[in-house]
Parts: sequence; C-alpha cells; structure tokens
Amino acid sequence: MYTVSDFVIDRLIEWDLHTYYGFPGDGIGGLDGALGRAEDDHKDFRYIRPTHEEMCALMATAHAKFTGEIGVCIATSGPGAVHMLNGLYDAHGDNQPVVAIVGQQARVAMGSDFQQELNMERLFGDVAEYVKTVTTPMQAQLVVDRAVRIAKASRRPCVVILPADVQDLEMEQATVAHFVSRTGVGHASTRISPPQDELARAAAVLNDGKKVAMLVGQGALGATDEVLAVAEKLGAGVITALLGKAVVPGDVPYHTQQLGLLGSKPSWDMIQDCDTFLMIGSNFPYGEFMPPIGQARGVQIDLLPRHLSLRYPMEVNLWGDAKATLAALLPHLAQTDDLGWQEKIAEGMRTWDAMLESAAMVSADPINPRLVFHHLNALLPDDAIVTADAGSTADWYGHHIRLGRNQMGSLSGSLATMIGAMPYAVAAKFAHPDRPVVCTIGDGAFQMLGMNELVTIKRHWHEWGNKTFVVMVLHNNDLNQVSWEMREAGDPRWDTAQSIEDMDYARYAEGLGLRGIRVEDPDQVEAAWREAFAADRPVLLDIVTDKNVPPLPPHVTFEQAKGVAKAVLRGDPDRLQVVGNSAKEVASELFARVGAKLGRDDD
Ligand SMILES: Cc1ncc(C[n+]2csc(CCOP(=O)(O)OP(=O)(O)O)c2C)c(N)n1
Ligand SMILES: [Mg+2]
Repeated sequence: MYTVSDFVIDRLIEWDLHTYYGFPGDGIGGLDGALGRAEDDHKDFRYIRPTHEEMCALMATAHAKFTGEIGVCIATSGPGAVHMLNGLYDAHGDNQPVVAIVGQQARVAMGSDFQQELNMERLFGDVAEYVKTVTTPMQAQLVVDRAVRIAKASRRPCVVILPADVQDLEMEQATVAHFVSRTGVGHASTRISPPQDELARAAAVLNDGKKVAMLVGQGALGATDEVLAVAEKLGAGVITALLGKAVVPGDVPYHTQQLGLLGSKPSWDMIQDCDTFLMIGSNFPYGEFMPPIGQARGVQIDLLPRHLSLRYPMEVNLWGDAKATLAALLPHLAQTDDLGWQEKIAEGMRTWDAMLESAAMVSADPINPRLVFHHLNALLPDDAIVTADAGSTADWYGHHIRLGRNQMGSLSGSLATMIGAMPYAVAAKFAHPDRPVVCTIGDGAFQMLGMNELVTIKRHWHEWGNKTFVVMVLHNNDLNQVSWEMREAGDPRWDTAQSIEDMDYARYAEGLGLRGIRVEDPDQVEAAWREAFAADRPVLLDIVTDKNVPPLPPHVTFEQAKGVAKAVLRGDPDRLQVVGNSAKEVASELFARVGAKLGRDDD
C-alpha cells in the first residue's frame, strides 16, 4: 500500500529536498517506518538523527544557510515538537527557509488531552509562516506543497502536522472536484529587481554622496562581485553584518568587517562620518549604530519588503534580490574619481588590524582568547567553514576572523541562541563533507548540548571525505559573555549563576574515539591549531582561556563603561584581574577614564 507517509517522502524528493534531520517517536512512527522503507529502496535522501530535536531544527536552519536550499527537520508530537521550537525560531530570526514535519496523535484523539497531544497549530502558530494539520490523505499534497513553497518564498519556517493515523492511510491523489486544490511542484525565481525608474532614483542619491557607507548582510551572499563593483564605483567603504561576513573577502582594504558591539572601530567611524548609507540584504538590528538623524541619505535593497526602512528611514527602498538589483543598479552609477574617503577607511582599518594583533598578543591567565582566534584566522584552510556561538566566541569571531572568498561562516544571529555553533558545524559538514569545518564554542554552550552532539560526530565522521572537524571549546569556566553584560549593566559578576563546572573536555573527546588536545600555554596555541588541522579525525581543542579579557567594543559607550567600573568597585569577584587585564587591553584607558569620572558621576 502506498501511504500518505510514502507520498510525503516522494514529494520532498520531488521538491529536490534530500537531507532530513529527524528524531523518532510513535507520534511520527508512520513516517519513520516509511523513511526506513524508502532508505531500503535507496531513494534519494539522507536521514540524519542527532541527539535532540532542537539540534534537528538548528541543523535544518544551518543547512539552509550553508546550501541556499530549504532545510528539513522531523520530530514526533508533543515533546519532540516542543524541543524543535528553538531551532525553528532561529530560522525565523535569520530568515531561513525550513520545513518541519511533526507528528500528532490520531485524529480521533484530538481535543481529548491525549498523551503527547498538544495544540500544534497554536504551538507553531507564532514561529511558522504556514502551519497546517493534514486531516485526509488527499490534503497531504496541498499541505506539503504549500509548506515548501511558502518557506522558500517567505524565508521562514513552515510546519506540516501529520496525525498518527493519517500517516498510515492509503494515499489518494487530488481529484477534480469542488474543494480540491491540485497543487504543483517548483519554485519561482527570486532573482527579481526593481523597475528602472526606482533604480534611477536610488542612483541619484548614491551618485550625489561623497562619503558612502555600505552595510551588507547575508542577503548579499553570492553577490560579492556586484557589491565590490558598486563600492568601487562609489568610492564607498563596506561594513558587513555578522551574518554577511563572508560576502566581502577579508582582504578588501576598505572592508571594515562588522558593526556594533562586536564590530570594529573603523566601521563605527565610517557610520559616524558618512553622508550616504546603502544597506543591502541586512536586517541589522541596532539603531544606535546607524547614522545620527539627518546625517545621511539612505538607500536600502532587500528581497523581503518587511525589512525595508525598518531600522533607518530610507529615502529610496528597493525591493529585490541583492545580486540582481545591484547588477541592474550598476549602469546607473557614476564612476567617482575621488577615492579619498575609501582610502581613509582603508587606513583606519590598517591601524585597527595592528591594534587587534597587539591586543591578541597581550598576556593573560593563562591564555588570551583573542590569541586563539588570531592563530585560527592565520591557519584557517582556504575552503573552511567556521561557526561561532552566542557567547564570547561571537565577539572574537567578529573581530579576528577574516573570511576569504572560498570560506563560509555563520552563527545564530537574530535569536543568538547558545549551542548554535555545534549543530551549525555538524550540518555544514553533512552539506559539505569535503570541506574542513571549525566549530568555536564556549564551555557553557558545550555543556548545554554541544557535548551530546560530539556523539553524533563519533557516529558519522568515518563517512566524511575530509576528516577535518575541529571543535574548539573556549574553556573559561564562565558564562563569560553574560558576566560582561552584567558588568556593563553595573552588576558584579554573580558566581552562583555564572560559573561553569570545570571538566576535562579533551578526555571526553578521547573517550569517544576522537582526538582531544588540551592547551594551557599561550605558546602552544598555534601548534595546537596546526595539529588539529593535520589530524586524521575530528579534534576537540580544549583551550583554557582567561575570563577576564573583556570583549568590549572599541568605542564602548560611556554608560556601558560606567557600568563596568561600578561593578568592579562594588566587589566583583574578579575585580583585580579584570582591572589588571583591561589595563593592558583595548579598553584600558576607558576603564581608567571612567573610573576617575565615576567618582564625580556616581549616584
Ligand atoms: C539558549 C540561551 N540561553 C541563554 C543565553 C544568554 N547567554 C548568551 S551568551 C551566554 C554565556 C555563554 O557562555 P559560554 O558558552 O561559556 O561562552 P563564553 O561567553 O564564556 O565564551 C549566555 C548565558 C542565550 N543566548 N541562549
Ligand atoms: Mg564560557
């Protein structure tokens, strides 16, 4: 018998979706059974079962990010569905197309508070652009097709709910009848660009600018040549949002990397001084890092109209794909002969780079986390994929990693969920088994669920063409990012909540048959990275770092710095080390200045 579940699998394959991250349960048992049969029949798909449904959904999001395709995740009803929510919100926040297929109890049980029965449409109602329960076999085609199409078009998660009994019913093809929609497979191209008159209006603003700042996000991935061509014509500087880091190669001299709390000083300076602001494919959230009111005329390009003029009042809004729109815009742009602004930005970036390097060389107890990323950046293989987590790795990744044309990198951006680095790295490896993958993760996130996912790596690493998979645990025994956030808010670091239990991560990895390397000496960091990249199997790099090196931005606002100084004065358990380290660090003079001022301003 050809069941609804058999059909769902065939339809996903017909939609060109071949990688599914799932976790079983009787609520999705009929589909699991069909997946088993389909695997025996060598159907064209891969089912990967990580250790947790949250991982499935985060992996589906990462799959979308690293392939440009739709991510697929599968879970059982009730707890499995609830576990997936965080990963689906990650897709929601970072505009990734994901289709989740979840089980539900049998139709006759619905509304009876049956075991593991939840109101799934309500549960997913906020996160999903489309969520629907398949109530009859004939409806299955409609619901699957709509979920896949809407996920891609809206760049949001969509959810197909399959009641347990429906999964095993005989499939019925859609008929020509009242109430019946006969849906089809196939996406429309999204390479859309705005009409000529709107392009001309945008070009008039841009051509008029003498100091153009470009802010480029992940929507421009794949449009590197067009972004650079526009920057060259306008003599602009280019900032990349964290998720758009890979759009512009790290060696472009006027690329100032990121903006904001983990951004660079040249980015901040560029924004403060620009007269024209061109935002491309980004939903960068922090308004305080955008140009002051009245300073800059704005143009924005985005494929999602809901992003237009959202964070900054734009003069011209262009609704279109970044690559197609920039290509259509280019003939309208005049070639500037004044590269003074761009050169000034490049000069600022050279100074910043030198400063970052010296900040990485500052001694710490025992290892300066910046040093870890400094060496990683120098040794990163040409086609590597790097992930970072929500903790301080995001700061160091933003500052010290310069992605080249062939490299990729990502993290949970908008949701900024802890643990993202690990499922992102695993999904990157499944999507690109011939490329080296590096996961950078804090010890807190590693203990949260990262440790579990090392088990998935144990299970699968033999299959990968390229065995390089390095998990670097930033071992600071602290929820460090939040310790600093507490200080910035004026509270001392709270040991009860902030401490992470010490453990031997390298030995844990060795216990799984992987390589474990523990580093406690700054002089060994570079060699450890080399060893990890040369290893014949996945490596856990346990690097013991100093929690008292502040991940403060270069232009810390007075309020934040005042908070840190207050916290230190109020008896932060690490006060002496913090003061000692920061005196040597980027923010050193700030602490001194704020400390002095605090005497007068403190209330
Ligand atoms: C799921 C989740 N819980 C809590 C937070 C808040 N948070 C952000 S960073 C962080 C600390 C992370 O600690 P760790 O993973 O050890 O990284 P570190 O900052 O020490 O490098 C916390 C608790 C979050 N972003 N996500
Ligand atoms: Mg930590």
